[in-house]
Amino acid sequence: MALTALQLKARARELGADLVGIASAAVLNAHPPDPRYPQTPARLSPEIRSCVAIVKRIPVAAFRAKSLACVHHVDQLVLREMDKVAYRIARFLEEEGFYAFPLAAQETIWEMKNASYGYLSTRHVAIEAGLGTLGLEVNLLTREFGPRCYTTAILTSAELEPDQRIAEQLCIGEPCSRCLHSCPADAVRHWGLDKRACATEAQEYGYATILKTFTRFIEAPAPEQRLALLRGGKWRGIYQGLLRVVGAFGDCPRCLAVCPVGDDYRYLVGSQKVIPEKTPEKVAQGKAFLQARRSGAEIAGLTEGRIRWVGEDGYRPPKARKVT
Ligand code: B12
Ligand code: SF4
Ligand code: SF4
Repeated sequence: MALTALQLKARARELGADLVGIASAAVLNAHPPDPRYPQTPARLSPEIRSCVAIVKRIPVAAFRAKSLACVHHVDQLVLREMDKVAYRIARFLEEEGFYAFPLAAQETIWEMKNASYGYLSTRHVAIEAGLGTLGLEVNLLTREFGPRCYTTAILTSAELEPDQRIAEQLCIGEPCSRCLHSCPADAVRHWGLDKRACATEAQEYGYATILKTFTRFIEAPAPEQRLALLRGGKWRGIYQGLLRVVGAFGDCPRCLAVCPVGDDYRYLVGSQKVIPEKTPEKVAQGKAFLQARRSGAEIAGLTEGRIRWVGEDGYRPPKARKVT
């Protein structure tokens, strides 16, 4: 008997997926998030018929920890576990007689926007698979865990019945703007992100920092200057990043911690009520976004069909959900 979507999803949950959905490869091929750099299954293999999207949640208590290193460590554990779950699901699909492989979800491609794009945008795959919608800060928001989750995909030759996209906007949007208020890099745009700015916080000891630190060291004219540079804390950060990934990416928890969407937010309400990074300028920015949306002005983040991933039907407040 042929493998059904229901059977596959039940097995994926047994193997450790917190959420699982199915997107059709044909739909993903027809709707690349940025058509100038098409991140499509067809680029990876013409044999792919379905993408199985899985989500692993980040244990919410991590966001209550006073030490950032604890959040970073938990993030890395979740990512490693998610890859293992994806591998097991691919093995299961193979046993059922299909080709299947898990996506290299953290790797980026040099030819695509100077290596800022992955092989597939896993957020967009998860959205096409009905698992959530984009937030104002372009994170994937799920009903269960808000943005506090990671996501990857298993690509397979199996023709599985795809899930429906969520048409409702899960993000509260401009009237909330808590992600914008909390962002230390002031990187949140109107359904968009200043990625370079975000990376200064999200990848404090990432590739750009490594390049900068080594360049300054090599270019220092005198040996004593080089010795002085070696004493800086940056090298310790780089070492820890290379050793454990901690600090090299997944480094800034703020837009994840403050987002009120997600059943798990009830464990964060008290601790995240006050946003210390909130400034009058950020509040004014949020109000300007709201004004632009209400007036029907063109919003870059929603043009060219991008509303598809935000939710065409707009936001409807669930009775139980409160913005603190
Ligand atoms: C490169 C990368 C980054 C880069 C760039 C982020 C980005 N938005 O692309 C940096 C370092 C900044 C980054 C930061 C973070 N990342 Co990151 N990142 C990735 C990675 C590896 C590739 C992203 C990608 O391919 N983007 C492609 C583009 C098309 O996606 P996009 O930018 O979201 O596209 C929107 C806009 O660009 C816009 N757009 C496109 N073209 C145009 C043109 C115009 C004119 C305009 C106006 C707009 C526009 O439309 C799109 C929305 O429809 C993915 C893993 C993966 N393979 O997907 C993880 C991933 C997105 N990251 C993740 C996470 C968790 C983070 C951080 C929270 C980490 C942290 N705490 O430090 C932050 C969140 C920042 C944020 N608010 O988005 C998770 C997201 C989970 C979630 N719940 O959403 C992912 C999916 C990793 C994973 N496997 O789970 N990340
Ligand atoms: S990860 Fe941090 S720096 Fe990047 S958008 Fe979110 S809050 Fe801003
Ligand atoms: S914090 Fe508010 S505006 Fe930002 S993504 Fe979450 S619900 Fe949307």
